[in-house]
Amino acid sequence: MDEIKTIIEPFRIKMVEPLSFTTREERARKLEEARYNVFKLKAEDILIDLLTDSGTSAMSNAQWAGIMMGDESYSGARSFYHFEETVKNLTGFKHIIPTHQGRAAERILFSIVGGAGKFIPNNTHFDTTRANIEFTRAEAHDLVIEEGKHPEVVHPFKGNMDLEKLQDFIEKVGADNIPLGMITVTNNSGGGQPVSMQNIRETAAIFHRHGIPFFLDACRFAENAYFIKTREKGYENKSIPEIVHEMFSYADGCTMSAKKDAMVNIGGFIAMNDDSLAEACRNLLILTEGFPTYGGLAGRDLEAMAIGLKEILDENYLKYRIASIAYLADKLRSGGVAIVEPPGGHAVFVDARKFLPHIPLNQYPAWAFTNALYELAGIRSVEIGSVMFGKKDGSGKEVPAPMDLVRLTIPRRVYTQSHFDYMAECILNLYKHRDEVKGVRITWQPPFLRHFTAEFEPVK
Ligand code: PM9
Repeated sequence: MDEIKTIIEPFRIKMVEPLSFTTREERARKLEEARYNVFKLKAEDILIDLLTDSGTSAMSNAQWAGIMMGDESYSGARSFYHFEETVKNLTGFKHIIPTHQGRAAERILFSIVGGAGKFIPNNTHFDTTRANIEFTRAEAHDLVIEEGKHPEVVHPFKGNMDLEKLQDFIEKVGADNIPLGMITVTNNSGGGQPVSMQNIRETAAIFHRHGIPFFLDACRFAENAYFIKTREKGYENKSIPEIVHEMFSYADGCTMSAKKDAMVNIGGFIAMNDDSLAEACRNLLILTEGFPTYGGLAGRDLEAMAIGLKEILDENYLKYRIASIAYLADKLRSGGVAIVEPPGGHAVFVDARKFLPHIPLNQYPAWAFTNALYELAGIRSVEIGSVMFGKKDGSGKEVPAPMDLVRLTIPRRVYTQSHFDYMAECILNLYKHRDEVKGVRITWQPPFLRHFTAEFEPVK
């Protein structure tokens, strides 16, 4: 018998949600009404939504059954103990504190350990992590390896921390001013790139040598574990739970948005070993999120999280997940589209500067791409570029972001192979007609986080 090479979706479908089809003319009108900002489109006008993998997963039959079994008692609910036991088994941490999503975990943690004069290093902070650190007037620092900053450079673990830079950073600012250090797995802002086990171990050792607690931003811990299994020597015969346990064993705690690798629509948690930090977190949780056995969630959400955190460890699922991202990446690459290489765990990132070289950076090529792709195909993608990260220099002139990328973010267990074929065909079609795509100009913008609400018009 020949070896069967086709990797299939490791589920069958027993409930469907119809997609809504629109014409190109309708989409052009809706885009104009949304002021050329795809965040402002109505979701019902989108055919395939690649805005985010956060909270957009399809839950399993077991998770939906868990929803019905949720215990909604105010305190001490059975669903909390199921959730707590699951996270303890997964991570080995002593204290498990539910929150309504990732940024709530971040806000609680950094309200306690942050503050003016403090520094928090990470491979790359996600925007909400950075914002919650900076809100306390502490400083967030990114110390990812150089390879992680260049889209075209191929490296198996582009999310790795630069250990030399980390060592220098600690010496420069002083260990006493670093209340904790982090690593984000996978490194979302750097393209969903994984971190190796060796790098996690060595980063932890550096922090611990200086008496600094080490936390993981664990949103996509299972996707990271699969990359370790398939790319790091010595892990090929280990099971995913074994790899996950080892990853967490080097850390003193974690924050997690369960909207990613717990495959739920809402939820998160903070976990840690330190008793007094846990007590401080619980006190703040009660003030703003809820009682420590529900943390701003319903009992049913805790139940769904507990089940999702077990399902994500299935190697067949992870194999399909990573293969489906690579499948889209291969099709785009072979059609000549420049992407962040190698593709990461949850998204394909298109290099819009290479895709639309005729659009000047001050006319936002990645933003123009998201509009053009929606108008052509009804696909919503997200700009990770100069609208999101552009800054003003001293004279008030706008400085473009280091890269103009478009993230094609794949929700978990939602789209099938023909949807992927459609995505690739449409993007390659857009590539063929790229000369027709026009840049955009901002007509209105708010003072902060402008990408969510800014208004645009095409440059004539
Ligand atoms: N990430 C994403 O789309 C959702 C928010 S922005 C549209 O990638 C990391 C690594 C994340 C993350 C969210 C959060 C915050 C923390 N760390 O969204 O608050 O990728 O649950 O999590 C988004 P919450």
